[in-house]
Amino acid sequence: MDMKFTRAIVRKPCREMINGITTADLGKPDYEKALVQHSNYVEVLRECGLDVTVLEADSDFPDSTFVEDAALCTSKFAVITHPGAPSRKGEIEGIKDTIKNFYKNIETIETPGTLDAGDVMMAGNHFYIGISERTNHHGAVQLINILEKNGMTGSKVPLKNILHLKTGLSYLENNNLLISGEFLNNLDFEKYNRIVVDEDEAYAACSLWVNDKVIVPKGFAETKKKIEEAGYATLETDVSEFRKLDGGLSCLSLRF
Ligand code: CIR
Repeated sequence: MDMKFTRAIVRKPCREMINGITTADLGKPDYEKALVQHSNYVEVLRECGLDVTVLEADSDFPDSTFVEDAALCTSKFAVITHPGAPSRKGEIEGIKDTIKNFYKNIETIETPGTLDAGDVMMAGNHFYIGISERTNHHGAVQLINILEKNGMTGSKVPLKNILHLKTGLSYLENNNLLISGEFLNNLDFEKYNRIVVDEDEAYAACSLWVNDKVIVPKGFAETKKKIEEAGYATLETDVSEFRKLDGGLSCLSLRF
């Protein structure tokens, strides 16, 4: 099956991003720099052939630039999630308004379920769902039911230390999986061609496949080389200011 994305949705960071949730200990993001990095990120998505919808900044929600957590976009339907962090729950309203323009079939995750779509990794018709501090069993079961109703499947992956499933794993299509840290011994992922990310480059485990190119965060030469050796053209982009908020490359967009 040849996968292709045609669209992406992103949201500009707001000034209040400096008060976003973080565990990173890398200091506060520089807002002006973040704006430049964000617009470069949009350009890179466009270079990969995507038609990018850029939403205006939403100052009510410091973490709202991480649009990936508020919705899951599949080839057949979209799911509006129920983010696990209290300060992020309201982000879904704005995303819902946009998603309506692109999807007829829209599902939702409901209380007591919580789910951040950063915990959801698509691999063909199967979706891995991280059980994390943000995504609970109820949320995962609701998503599995939605997937099965639509001819797809899902399974749970308990997380140990990382924020979201895709903080440490990225599916690069063609059976290739970028994998790091706590997932290395996980039998769920044995069937893939594994591209192992070293501990000192762990941040690059969140890289992004878009239409046979792979976008890699700037500054992780070893991982970039390994991805190229697996046969991909790479594009590098600097997201240092988003890293300060525990955000990776994938969190900054929805692709479909
Ligand atoms: C948060 O803690 O929710 C944000 N500061 C970062 C979200 C990153 N999203 C993701 O990994 N999918």
